[in-house]
Order: sequence, then C-alpha cells, then structure tokens
Amino acid sequence: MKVTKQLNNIIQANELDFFLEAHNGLSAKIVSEAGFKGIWASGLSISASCGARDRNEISWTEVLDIVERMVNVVDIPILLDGDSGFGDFNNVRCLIKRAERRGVAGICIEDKIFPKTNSFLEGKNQKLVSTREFCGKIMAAKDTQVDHDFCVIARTESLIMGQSVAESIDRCSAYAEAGANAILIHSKKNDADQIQEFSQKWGKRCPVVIVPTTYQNTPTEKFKEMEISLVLWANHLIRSSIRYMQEIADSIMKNQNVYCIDSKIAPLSEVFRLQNTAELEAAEAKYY
Ligand code: SPV
Ligand code: MG
Repeated sequence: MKVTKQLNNIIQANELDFFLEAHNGLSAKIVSEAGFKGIWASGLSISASCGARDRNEISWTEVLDIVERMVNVVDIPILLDGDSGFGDFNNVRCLIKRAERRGVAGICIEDKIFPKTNSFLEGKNQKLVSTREFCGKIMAAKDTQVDHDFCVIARTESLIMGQSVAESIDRCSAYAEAGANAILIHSKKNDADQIQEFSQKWGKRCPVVIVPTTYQNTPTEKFKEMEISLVLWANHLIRSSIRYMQEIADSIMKNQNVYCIDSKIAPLSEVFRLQNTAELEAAEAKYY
C-alpha cells in the first residue's frame, strides 16, 4: 500500500498508534525494523544530528535531502515535521510540492512564526501567527498536494504559549475547517491534564496527535481513553544516541584503547547488514 494511504489509515483508525522519531537513514531503518508503523521526521532531532539549533538553521531543502535518505530505506510512512512552513503560505506550497515528490507521506505544520523556536525553550521568539494566516497555510498545503491521501496535520502551540484550552479549541476548529486531516495539540506540562481537557472538549471533530515528551509518565492506557489517534515519541533516538556516544567517547579517551568498549557497540557486521550490503553483492553477481 502506498505510504500516503498507510498514514491516512493510521490517522483515521479508531485506535492509538505510535510513531518514533528518526533523523537520518540509519535511524529510520532502525525504527522500521523495531516494528513502528510510521516515522516522525523530527525537526529537533534532524537539527541536532547536524549540530544545529531547532531554529530553522537547516534550510528546508537540506531537511528534504535528509528525509529523502530516510524514505529510500523504509516502506513505512514518514511524517515530516514542517515546522512553521519555512515562511509564508507560498513557502508552504513549495515545501509540499517537493516533499510529496520525494516520498514524504504527510506533513505537520505549526502555528508559530518563522523562524520557529523549539517549544521547550523560553524566549521572545515564541510567538503565534494569527488563526487566519495559519488557515491560509493549511489551505495552501491542501490545494497543492497531488495525492489526495497526503496528510496535512495542523499543530497548535497555543498551550505552549500559555493560552487556554478554549483558545486552543478555537484555533484547532478553524484549522480543521481549513482542511487539516488531523490536529496536533502540544503541551509542555509535566502531566496530561490539559491534553485530557482538550480531548474531552474536542470530541471527534478530527483525529488528534500528541507529543508526550514532558508528560511521559502518563500511562499509555490514558491516551487510549482520551481517544488520541497518534502519539509521537519525538526525540528519543537522538537522545539515546547522544548519551551512548558520549559514554563510548569518554571510555575510549580515558582508556586509550577500544577493546574496553568493543563488546558494548554494534559489530561491523551489523553496520553492513543495516546498509543492505547483501543486496549489492547479489546485484554485482547479476550485473557485472
Ligand atoms: C520535534 O520533534 O521537532 C517537534 C516536537 O517538533 S517538539 O520538540 O516537542 O517541539
Ligand atoms: Mg519540531
């Protein structure tokens, strides 16, 4: 089944699903092999993996180059973090056109200004655009997509900005009316109370996506009760690789050898397997 249809089915289904973050071809393959039905191409993680900040320092075409690498190695849908759309409605149109051509299954755009600032950072740059301006971006995205299964998810940062659940509902209602396939309600609270209140008031207007990074202690059962459609585990592979790379680099530095860590890291054979070296050997036998 084409990836756009897969993503659409996952979002529309009456059951909770989970996407894990990936930030390059290798992590995408690992997520896919772990059994996830889809991948969150996280802006934070892609930026961090490039040594850059989550502030649109990486251009949208650079992001698409990385995401294309991810698309090439998996058969599951990739939901691209489109940040605030890299500009105005016209930049959104350019993004959708090129993302779709490169095999992205859907895109999430958020109602913050460009350049965006990560939701968990304080700062003067945490500003929302007007509901009207953001609806224009959603309409522009929906009018641009060629494949009717391509999903556009509208993310509101209103709770992040300290606005009320009622204000978030107002924004999301307008986004749904503008054509969003689902809405993403983001929160940086340590508990899921706001999300619960939102989902009760929201009902079944359109599917709801959440990112439980700060309220990670909430039992998954609770998300099912709230009838959440999709959970994004948004940054856990980049964070695990940071921790593990730091530990291994420190050990090698301290011990001045690599045998002290050899049993703790993936063997070279695993690197070759993930690169699908066997396929190339078979192709060589056929084509040389
Ligand atoms: C990301 O993963 O880049 C996200 C989620 O947008 S968050 O970092 O929570 O903003
Ligand atoms: Mg992001």
